[in-house]
Amino acid sequence: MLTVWGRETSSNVQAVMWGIAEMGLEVRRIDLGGRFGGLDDPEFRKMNPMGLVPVLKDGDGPALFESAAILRYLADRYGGTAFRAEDPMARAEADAWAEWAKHSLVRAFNEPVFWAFWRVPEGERDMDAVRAAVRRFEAMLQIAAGRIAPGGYIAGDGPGLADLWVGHTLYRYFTLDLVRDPPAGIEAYYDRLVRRPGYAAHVMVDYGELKGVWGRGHWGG
Ligand SMILES: N[C@@H](CCC(=O)N[C@@H](CS)C(=O)NCC(=O)O)C(=O)O
Repeated sequence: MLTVWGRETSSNVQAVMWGIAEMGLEVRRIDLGGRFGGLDDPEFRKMNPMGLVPVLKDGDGPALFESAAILRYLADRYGGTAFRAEDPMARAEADAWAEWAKHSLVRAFNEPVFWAFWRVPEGERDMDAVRAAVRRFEAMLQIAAGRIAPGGYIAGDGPGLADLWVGHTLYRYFTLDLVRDPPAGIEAYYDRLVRRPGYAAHVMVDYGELKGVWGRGHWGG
């Protein structure tokens, strides 16, 4: 049985929970972080010295932190060839897109768009900077769109690791009150995602509690 520690409004928790759902695994999630606190509890720090969510335990195994490492472990152990190609080169290719999605594309959205818009009180927002960041994010989305086959996903016929990172960001991108110009194919891709039960359950989560709340110690991510 899998256990995940982390509040449902954490974007990194969402990616992990959605991945778990796509792999058809059972999980219990324990609320932690944000308004639930608990990140500085010594017992939690033993599991993640960084004091951040998510943390995963698989049965009696060691506690794992860092969402990308968690997802890679789950993909290796439970994801089958849909999540982890057998061929090392095909696996590395998929990893390259997943790394880029988490560390470049998601980063281009989280702080400069989501935080700068949603987490800054309305009168204090630098909207020129937010608009410029949306355009930069969309330029990156265009690169991702080039990988998505009609009716499919970045990973192929079904979602893979890169889709978890790109996809979980799109819910906030498409629901924030911002002017958007999504690249061709991205809206149709998002429509496919919202029809997936795991995406609806774990990513399409009301983020109202994050409004006007900024940074770590102010609930990063
Ligand atoms: N690189 C880490 C980042 C983890 C992280 O920043 N977690 C945020 C939530 S997304 C957090 O714990 N914020 C403090 C809080 O929720 O109180 C990962 O990918 O797991």
